[in-house]
Amino acid sequence: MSFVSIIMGSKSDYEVMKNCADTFEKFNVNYEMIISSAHRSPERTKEYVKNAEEKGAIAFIAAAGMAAHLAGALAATTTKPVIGVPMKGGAMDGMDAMLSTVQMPSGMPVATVALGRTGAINAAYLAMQILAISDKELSVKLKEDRIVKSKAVEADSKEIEV
Ligand code: RP5
Repeated sequence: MSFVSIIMGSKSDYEVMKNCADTFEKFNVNYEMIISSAHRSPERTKEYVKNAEEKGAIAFIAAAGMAAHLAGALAATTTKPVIGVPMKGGAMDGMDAMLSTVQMPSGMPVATVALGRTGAINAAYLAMQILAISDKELSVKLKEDRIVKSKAVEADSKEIEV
């Protein structure tokens, strides 16, 4: 069974990353979610990625704050797409995590999304867009979602138009 794996560096990331899981729920997409750290539990992280790949993980989403090496550590151990979600907090309120997540050396990509909640949601959308390349039903659902969003803009505009 194919699925997307969500890994976060700490329980303190859960509240934000729940938005990622909720997005998958909304589209009925299979996912797994665990806590594992690049720094505090490197062996567990490496082992998990290996097992997840064997079980059918299509892509990995990694969320971490501060030094935020989790997405990079995943990218080092898999050739599946890795999406990095920088978490707010730390001395620079997420800027540190964003730079740490985005600045990978050539040949080792991490698709870095926005900080915090928006990034958590967009990580799920990006993973689903990858899945939708070979999943027509999901592709249709994503297109319908765009139509809903577009209509919501029109409705919002009508409320304030003068
Ligand atoms: C990172 O450090 C985690 O991903 C988290 O965002 C940040 C702080 O972790 P805690 O000290 O709250 O566990 O590894």
